[in-house]
Amino acid sequence: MGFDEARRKYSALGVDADRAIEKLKTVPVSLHCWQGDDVRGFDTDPQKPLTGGIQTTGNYPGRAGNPQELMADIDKVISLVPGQVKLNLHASYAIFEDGEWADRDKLEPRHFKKWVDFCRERGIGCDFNPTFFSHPKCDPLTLSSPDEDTRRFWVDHGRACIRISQYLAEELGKPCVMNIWAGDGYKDVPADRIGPRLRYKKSFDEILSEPFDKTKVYPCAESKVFGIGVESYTVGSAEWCLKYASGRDDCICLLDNGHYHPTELVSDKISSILAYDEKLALHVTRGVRWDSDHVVLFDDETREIAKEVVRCGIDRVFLALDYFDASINRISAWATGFRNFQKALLFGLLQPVEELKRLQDQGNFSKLMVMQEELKTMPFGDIWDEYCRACGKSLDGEWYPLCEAYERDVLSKRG
Ligand code: RNT
Ligand code: ZN
Repeated sequence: MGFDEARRKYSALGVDADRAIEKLKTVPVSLHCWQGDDVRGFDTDPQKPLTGGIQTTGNYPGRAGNPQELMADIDKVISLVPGQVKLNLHASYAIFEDGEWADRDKLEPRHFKKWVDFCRERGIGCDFNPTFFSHPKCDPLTLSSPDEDTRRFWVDHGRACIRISQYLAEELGKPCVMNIWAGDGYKDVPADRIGPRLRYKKSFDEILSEPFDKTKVYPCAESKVFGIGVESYTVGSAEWCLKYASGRDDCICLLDNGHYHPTELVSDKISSILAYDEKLALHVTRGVRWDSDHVVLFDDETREIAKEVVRCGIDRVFLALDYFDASINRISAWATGFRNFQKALLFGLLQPVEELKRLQDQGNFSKLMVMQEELKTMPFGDIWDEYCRACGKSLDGEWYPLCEAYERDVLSKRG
């Protein structure tokens, strides 16, 4: 059909496809560095298992084993996806030089200088995450530990990460979203539920007492319902994070759509939070039965999340991806999820929002259903192709061969 015809069809519905394309080009989506190396990082023994209730499954060859490889892989992904990429780093990806090593409570901005150079050369911003897992000081609790030395160590890590986030924001001239997630919890029925939650609160307060510029660093609290090995109780539950973030002007609620009961939908939570708070942060992932962190697809819930973000105000939501699949080509996994979320956002931007709202307010639910259904078979693919072209990136059908070539020429040669 082609773009012109598709644009005409959308225009007949009152939707400006050119405007949707222009808008999406400016919306940053954070690309998580941890898809490239199965969440191992560089600061601890890479042979040690991932802890904190998260797990990667699969052993597809080609995993990035050092900063150079990870950077090369991120570059490859950036070359394969349209849109405004931002990098999302974990503290465990600190880059040490000349035999130096620093524990997590002693991390400094300079340990991320190489990443700053990487982002600056590519003109992209950088988000950050303290790493409260895969470390000998997880007892297994961290910020909620009853052991004061352990708790203090992790608070100091959080404070170091605030300083690093401030550095990233200043150096790159773009805000840094600093997300706090800790897998603290218990496998079996606890005897004291409030104790860890009060200590968690105290620890968050202490981390956020580290001075930072509120227009540059945006701390978030990410909740979770359960993790592997911590099935019965999670300290940072949905209610805990919601209450904590809403009680402060310097903390944002972060919703990860893998972190709820299977029938709960994050698409239905976004508006509740934005009815109260100015900002919200998302981890877009795909849970299959549980928080399995499968690659994001162009599926109903991803589209519904994107539609909701657009309707509530796309500039009010910090968007990030969070999935890790070690069973398929990791570059392909990364790019598929990023492209799919771009598709979902474009799909959201192409909805005749005002008209649909009017039908709802008029109680015309028959027409509302008909329109919402017919929108699904609009010539969306032609607008998507045009968006990829406008970003100077490969169309569907063109990028995967490049991924295969990279696997052949680079990934398959890794030890
Ligand atoms: C874990 C959380 C968390 C992590 C990353 C690595 O369940 O979703 O966001 O996936 O921080
Ligand atoms: Zn997450």
